[in-house]
Amino acid sequence: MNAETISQLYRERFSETSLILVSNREPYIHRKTRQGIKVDTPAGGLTSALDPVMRAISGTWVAWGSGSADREMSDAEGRVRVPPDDPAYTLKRVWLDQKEVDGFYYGYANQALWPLCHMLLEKARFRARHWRHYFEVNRKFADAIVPEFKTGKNIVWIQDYHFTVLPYMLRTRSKDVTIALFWHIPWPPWEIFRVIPQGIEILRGMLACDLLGFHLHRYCQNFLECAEKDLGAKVDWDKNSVFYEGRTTRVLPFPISIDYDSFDELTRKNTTDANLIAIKKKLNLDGRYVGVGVDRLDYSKGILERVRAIKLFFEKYPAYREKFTFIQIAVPSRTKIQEYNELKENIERMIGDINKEFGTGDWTPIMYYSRNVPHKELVRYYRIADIAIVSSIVDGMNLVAKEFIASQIDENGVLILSEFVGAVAELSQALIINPFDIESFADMIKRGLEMPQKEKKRRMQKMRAYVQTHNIFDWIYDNLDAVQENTH
Ligand code: ADQ
Repeated sequence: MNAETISQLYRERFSETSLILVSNREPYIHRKTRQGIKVDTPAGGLTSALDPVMRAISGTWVAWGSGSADREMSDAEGRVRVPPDDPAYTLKRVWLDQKEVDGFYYGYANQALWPLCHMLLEKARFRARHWRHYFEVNRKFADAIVPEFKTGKNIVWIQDYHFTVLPYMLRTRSKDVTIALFWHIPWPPWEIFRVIPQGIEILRGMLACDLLGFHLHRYCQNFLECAEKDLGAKVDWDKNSVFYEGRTTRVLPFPISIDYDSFDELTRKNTTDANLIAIKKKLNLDGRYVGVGVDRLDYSKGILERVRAIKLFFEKYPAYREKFTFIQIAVPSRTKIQEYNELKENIERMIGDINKEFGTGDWTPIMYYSRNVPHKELVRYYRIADIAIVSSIVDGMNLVAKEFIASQIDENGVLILSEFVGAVAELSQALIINPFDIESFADMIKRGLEMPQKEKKRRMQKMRAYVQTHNIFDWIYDNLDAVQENTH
């Protein structure tokens, strides 16, 4: 599937069905600048892949209006036609005040649900006021969505853990609408989930959906077990479905992916030999092996574990000192949360110590960039890398691993991949590590750097073929296909 084939297909299929897409982040953000109002499009793969689909079917996208000029550019109901330069669908913005954003987003979503689902209970904070805001914001979204229902069939497709109680709120207002929710992070085992005080409301909220999607079969099973144990719902384990309060919800795996073709093309355009020579020269990497790590700065990504393993690698294999440089690119994230700032400080301190201990006048062991790097620049780092390291301690899927693969147009890179990311199920040709076992992790870095050319190509070819044929458009198709089977 690609943007064009899926758009063509849906133009016809959705001619009598309206699709309302719901996400926390909006696909277009209007921002006030000194030069006037500018439009930002978030770099996220999902928003850019859904945009052509929404254009083709002329749907409605409901999201939090977070831009400083968003109100100015929207009508009284928060609606604006997008894309701004060629309007084809409606973006409906939901307005949140600072207190709501703090409670709903930074509070409940990212300090209760995020750590809970990543099984890091000691980081979870369950505050009653955060839950109140979360609940109220879900209600605001419901209020914004209901007026968008059209006569005929309506499908609401909700993204992620910000909206667990929204499906129930929509269902109480319309029995006929088809509701699906895709959960982008892991779903924990019942022994972990049972800790959350609002577990019943969350499960009941989500079971108002016709379809629930997770990345992996294992997450589906965890969810089904929670529904069975906490709600006493009737689970059909063979059919992956739950019967609760008179209705059936299907719970299915849909492993997310990337827009492979765009990434491949972006790489071909932006990583000419001249580009690569220039960047290696600028960073003083000529004649050295290069490793790369690219992450949103989050404790789930195992950046500290990675840095520890690199330190051990230099201790165990001193011949690689001055011959190997690791580039860590980490975009700051959720900086209003203390935990995230502490993590940033710890990472920077540890890297500083390593560079002091091993570095020379001519060589920095770990180069650290704390910023958002546009994809067209990111692919240059992916391409100069002999190895990429993805070492999450828990991760729903991990798209960086797939992006690295799509950018290896010469099939030369080696991917070192944590066994605790969802993507590992599909990418068995990577070198698999346990990020907590730093001895083996350090040895795997050596193995990656010393891998014979033939083996590198064989592994990379297989992974590229897989990601190419299991891309983001296949994911959208599989989701919407399953939703349509459920249309009322
Ligand atoms: P994330 O936790 O954000 O996503 P991931 O899947 O790795 O994690 O996606 C990160 C995205 O951010 C990638 O597209 C990457 O290129 C980009 N990115 C990272 N660092 C960057 C930087 N410094 N500059 C610019 N871009 C950067 C959540 C779940 C994942 C799941 C996705 C999709 O936690 O497990 O794979 O949703 O469902």
